[in-house]
Amino acid sequence: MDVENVNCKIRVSQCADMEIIPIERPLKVTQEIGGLDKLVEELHKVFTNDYVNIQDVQKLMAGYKSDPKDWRKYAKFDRFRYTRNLVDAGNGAFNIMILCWGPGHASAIHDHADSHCFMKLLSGSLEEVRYDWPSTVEPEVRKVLNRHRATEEHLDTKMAALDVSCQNDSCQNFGGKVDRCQCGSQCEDYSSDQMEEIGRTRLEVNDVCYINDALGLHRMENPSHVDSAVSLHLYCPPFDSCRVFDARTGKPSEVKVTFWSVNGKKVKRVIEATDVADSQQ
Ligand code: CSS
Ligand code: FE2
Repeated sequence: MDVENVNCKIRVSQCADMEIIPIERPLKVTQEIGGLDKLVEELHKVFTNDYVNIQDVQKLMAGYKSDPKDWRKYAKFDRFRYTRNLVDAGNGAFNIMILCWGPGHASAIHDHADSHCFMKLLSGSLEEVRYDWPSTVEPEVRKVLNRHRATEEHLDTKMAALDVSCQNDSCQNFGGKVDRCQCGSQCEDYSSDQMEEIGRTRLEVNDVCYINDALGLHRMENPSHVDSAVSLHLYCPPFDSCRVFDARTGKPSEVKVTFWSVNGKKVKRVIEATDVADSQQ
């Protein structure tokens, strides 16, 4: 089988060949796609079946040569943080958006909610910092992988390596080690699980990259103190919440992801109680 052309299920955790999902480094232009509208049209075609061909999507995205006149109307910035601007809702199967990063803006470390994430740089540059999953959090994709491959012995080794105290009252703790807990589920202790960086990539204009939960977590940052950056993202399937992680402890929190604008029109923001709480910190 041509591993670089593997057809993947829409949900990453349903991909039979998750371990060999190949391409994750920036990909350069190979074929010409004339304009952003044309790219969106072509992407609709490749998403008409139940599979995601990762390489086909990457090739299309790489084939579009960034031209600000195509995407300027979607590029709406905020002074304080990066914005997410919906370009196309992909008939509910995927969505395409433009993210606008002011100088120094960065995302939190996050997962991709069991979706495929494709990204292309349209302007400026961005740094992608990749992380391994914290040992205290098991994503859906790893659960599936573990079911496939884990032997009892393998799991024992993994649990024994977690040398942290069990803090969960519902766990029976014999000797303060997670591997002695009897509750059947993993006990949560986030006090000493600093997240491990596993890679760093600088993305320049027209570079394309890909990530999913099987490949790890990441954080995106605009490293420039003066220039902004703009990136094009495709998520399949679309998601409206994901998890963010505390870099020092690995502790996850579920967050909603929202759009700053839709089809070039700014979304009216509803002020929620949590926003008031945030603004008072
Ligand atoms: N996943 C982040 C951007 S980095 S891929 C988001 O959609 O906000
Ligand atoms: Fe991301």
